[in-house]
Amino acid sequence: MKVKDIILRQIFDSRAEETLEVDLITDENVSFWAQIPSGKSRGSKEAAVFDLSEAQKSLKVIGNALHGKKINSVREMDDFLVGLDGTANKSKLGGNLTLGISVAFARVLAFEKGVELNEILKWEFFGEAKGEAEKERKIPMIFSNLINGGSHAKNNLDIQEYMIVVKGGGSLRERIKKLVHFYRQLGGVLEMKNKKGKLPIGDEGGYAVDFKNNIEPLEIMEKLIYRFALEKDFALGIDAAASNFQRGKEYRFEGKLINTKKLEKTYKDYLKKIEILYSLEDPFAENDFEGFNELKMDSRHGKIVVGDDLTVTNPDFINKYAEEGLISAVIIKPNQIGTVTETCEAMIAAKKSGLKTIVSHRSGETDDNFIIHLAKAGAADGVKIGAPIHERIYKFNELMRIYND
Ligand code: 2PG
Ligand code: MG
Repeated sequence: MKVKDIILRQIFDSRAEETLEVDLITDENVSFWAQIPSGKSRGSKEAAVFDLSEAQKSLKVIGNALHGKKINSVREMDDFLVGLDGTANKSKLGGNLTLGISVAFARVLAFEKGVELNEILKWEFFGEAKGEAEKERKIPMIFSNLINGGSHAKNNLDIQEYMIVVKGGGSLRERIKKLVHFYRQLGGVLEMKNKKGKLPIGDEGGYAVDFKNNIEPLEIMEKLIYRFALEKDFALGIDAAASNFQRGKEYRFEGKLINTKKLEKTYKDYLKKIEILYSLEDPFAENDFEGFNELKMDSRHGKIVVGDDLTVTNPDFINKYAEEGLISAVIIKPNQIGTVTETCEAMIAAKKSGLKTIVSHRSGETDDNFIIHLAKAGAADGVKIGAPIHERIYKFNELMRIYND
């Protein structure tokens, strides 16, 4: 198939910040769009993000090179984009533009073949090996961020995200219902505690009030989990996004400068005090290998250390840090790397290295549900999609729809 035209539009994300929408039209007048989310706590090695005017310039380069070319698979399209870009982080073409083209093209292909987006991804990248159908039915854990801090909120929390990890509890619909109920009850508890009227909400729909310290949100959520006898189905997770509170070689935590050792001890205390604390994402800054090394933990101990800014959905980094044993799970965000093919390769690399895969949204989200299809296609272990409210709810709904559960 040939691409006739690509139209770029500047739209707004859930923070009302500018982002891109890409419309791809084929020579048979089939057209599909993709919208690109944006992150605030970004890894330094993430794909470059272009604004509309930069992206328009780069689109001209792409348009000229693409002219008259026949492209029949997502991989062909992505190989073309990666080849034309030729940089380590899509700094020539813009990773948000290349991802938009890549996702829109995958949608066109799915339409042409008469299948859902997740099926096209599965066929092309994840194979149809025996047993795959079984795996596909695996319901992913839901990482839902109910208390926001760090760069996603205006409160006093250094840690960016406090998540409920929904691990069980019946069908997806039943699990989400329990999560919604829990979210509301937590709101009630925090409202009583806050006493300042309406609860502020952070970028990912979580509550964003002030707390005594960084462990208090975990203590409150833990108590509530036990109160509702949800401890079999719910666990807790944090995303420290520690690069954001790193200052030189130290960390600014609860008003003090502390070193890596002290931060590590803080997490170990959390794990000791909060038995159901299951996952620690980016507990140290992306360049603090010593920290990750000290905290080494793997799934055998029932806990996971998750790489995000550290790994930026890059298969090479994932392989390296998995081999060094620094992480036991990894966040997969398509816009960190900039094409569908490379995103799928990152997932495959993670699986081969025995890491759990968690397909994730960004803090600045759009209506685009691509990540849910990616999660299903690649039989992800988890999806990280924010609190069940506002714009985030579309991801929950798509999850129920395509997993048909
Ligand atoms: C993260 C993400 C999503 P952002 O750090 O994991 O929760 O935040 O999109 O701002 O990078
Ligand atoms: Mg993160």
